Amino acid sequence: MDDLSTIRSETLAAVAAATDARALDAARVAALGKNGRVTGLMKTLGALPPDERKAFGQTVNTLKDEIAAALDARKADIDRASLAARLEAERLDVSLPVRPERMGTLHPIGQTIDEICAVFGEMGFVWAEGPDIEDDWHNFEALNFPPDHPARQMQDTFFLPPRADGMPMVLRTHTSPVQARTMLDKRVQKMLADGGSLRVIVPGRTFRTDSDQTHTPMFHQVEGLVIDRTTHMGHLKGCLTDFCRAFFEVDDVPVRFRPSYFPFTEPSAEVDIGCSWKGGELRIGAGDSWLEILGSGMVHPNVLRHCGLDPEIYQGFAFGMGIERVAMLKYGVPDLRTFFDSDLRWLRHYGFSALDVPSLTGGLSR
Ligand code: 2NL
Repeated sequence: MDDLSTIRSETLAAVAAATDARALDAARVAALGKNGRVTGLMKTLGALPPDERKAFGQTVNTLKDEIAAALDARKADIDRASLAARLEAERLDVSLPVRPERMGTLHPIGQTIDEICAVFGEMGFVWAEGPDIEDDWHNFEALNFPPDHPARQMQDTFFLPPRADGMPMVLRTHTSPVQARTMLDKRVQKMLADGGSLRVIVPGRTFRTDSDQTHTPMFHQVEGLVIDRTTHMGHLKGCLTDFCRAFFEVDDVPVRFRPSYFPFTEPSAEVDIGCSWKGGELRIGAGDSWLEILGSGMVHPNVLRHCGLDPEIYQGFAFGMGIERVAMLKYGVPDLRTFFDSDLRWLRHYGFSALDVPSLTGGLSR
């Protein structure tokens, strides 16, 4: 049998030499395990004479405590070292600049729609949408288009196969059928009957069979509608004047209302803003020229009637504008057709940051 001091020095040496948890555990088992050397010493106690037994027992216990303490201390060292090694191996340099990923841009048409809806949103208008494929009734009949109106003729309208009930179907030629559907909505009629006001702004795709330098078969419109019992032409003028100044971000831009004709409004007016041309470049603001921006008017009694509203009770105004046209004027886009070319270089030049959401308080365009 080994003597106590040999067991002590060899065990402490094994503990000190252990560099990982497994080696340390082997040293523990070799000394303190069921068949360990210190455990073996304990087993010899019974064979000792009683007068030696107590002193030897105490010595072995002291050795046991000493080894246990050495094991604990070594374990703490090994844990600390392995944590330090992991921290070193998994080090992240958070000061490194991010990889230069190029961000996408918002298309100027979407940006312009968002800007227009932000201005009208601030005035209490709500956004509405509807289907691109419409029936003849919502696209024309409800809107007081006489059967022989030019916009109904083959050259302007994309006709689709008729519906099962025989109703002629079209790609909508304007967004007005969405306003018609809104007025026909029973919840809206209840709200109006209860004395409320309808203020709706309707952006969307529209389709006509035109295709040349200044017309594409698909284009975008925003139309608006206000209905209650008291809204009059003065409100139309104030609302659209405020819109032009806010949208073009020119406080003192002159606004002119010119008599016009639309089937769904009476009286009707086109809205122009002041501008000037210097060296072929357009400047919006007081000047010697005018630019047509909007069409507008008081909603025709026939339209109200068709949409389930009594024209003896309700009245209001409506307006519409072409998005491509106002986007070209505001952002200096020279060619209409480039909007639909999907040219990435063009999109990077004319596109907008997705992080700049248009608002009157935060700025419409940046
Ligand atoms: C333009 C002219 C306009 C409307 C659209 C409208 C809709 C309903 C009732 C009455 Cl449901 N009017 N829309 C009214 C006047 C003009 O648009 O130049 N658009 C590009």
